[in-house]
Amino acid sequence: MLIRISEASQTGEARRKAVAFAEELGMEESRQGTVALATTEMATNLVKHAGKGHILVQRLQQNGNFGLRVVSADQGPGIADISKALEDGNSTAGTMGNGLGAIRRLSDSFDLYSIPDAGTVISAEFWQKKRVKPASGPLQFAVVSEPIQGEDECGDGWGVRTMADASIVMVVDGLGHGILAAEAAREAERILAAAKTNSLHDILHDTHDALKKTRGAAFAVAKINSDKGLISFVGVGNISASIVMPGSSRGMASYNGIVGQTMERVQEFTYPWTVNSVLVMHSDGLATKWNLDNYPGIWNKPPSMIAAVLHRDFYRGRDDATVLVAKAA
Ligand SMILES: [Mn+2]
Repeated sequence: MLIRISEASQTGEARRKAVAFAEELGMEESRQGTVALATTEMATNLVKHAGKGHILVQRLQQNGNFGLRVVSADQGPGIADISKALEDGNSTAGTMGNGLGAIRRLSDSFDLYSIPDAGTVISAEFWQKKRVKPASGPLQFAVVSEPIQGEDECGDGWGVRTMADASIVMVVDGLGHGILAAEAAREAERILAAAKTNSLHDILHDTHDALKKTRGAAFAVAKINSDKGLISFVGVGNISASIVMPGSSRGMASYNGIVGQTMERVQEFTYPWTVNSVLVMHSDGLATKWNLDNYPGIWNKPPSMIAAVLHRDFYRGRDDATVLVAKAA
């Protein structure tokens, strides 16, 4: 859920959406209050320090624990002195008198990425149970997937499946946007969730068959086997997929076609995968001209931060948009 913020009156909407998620998760009222405070501070900061930006509220799930992530993203002046800004009680703008330090203290997990003149992204997570155990497995994943402004249904979709020896990630973009695009996207998500195989060929063809009753979609699916150091990929239509690492980027080519409508014989490709590799897959709601080397320090950030930064800076603004990032944990 994305809430655009450009004036103080919109901070209430961000707070209400975040609290609604917390309530849905069954969080106690006091925890809901914590989420409310932190979200209000984040949204207020957008207006005060950057003039405008957006708040993302995302559901999280990990080892049977549920939570939510509130992200604020702006393209404002950035934070000149991050450690000073994080001192509790040091709010430059005053509002509640506690600022960033309070957001960090209120949340179970906090992260911040700020570049002078390029903007700030802040991420705060709130979990139902204090995390019992950290994420298992060799990989971390994160996604930003948001409908075009004015639509409730997202015509893009995504999926992550962790199987015995590999993880499978998928991005789908139903043709156009709105409810008919969403129908195709949900169907592709359903097929991946139900897949009994980790064969990309089988998943692609099952998706193709299932989407015949829909208007069709661009679709791409990748399988990462960290032990073997390999990533396999197959894509049809306009989903961008790249393996990036400091100083290098390798695009993985998709075939022309529309899954569910017209699909020629397609071939799966395999590439090397290292602990430094980062997989970025996105729909055409994002421009493709990004380069993570332009973001100092981003390589050390979790996938959720990378996805939020790419979405902030490369969203084209006239379509649904989805960006999925995977990297070594
Ligand atoms: Mn699209």
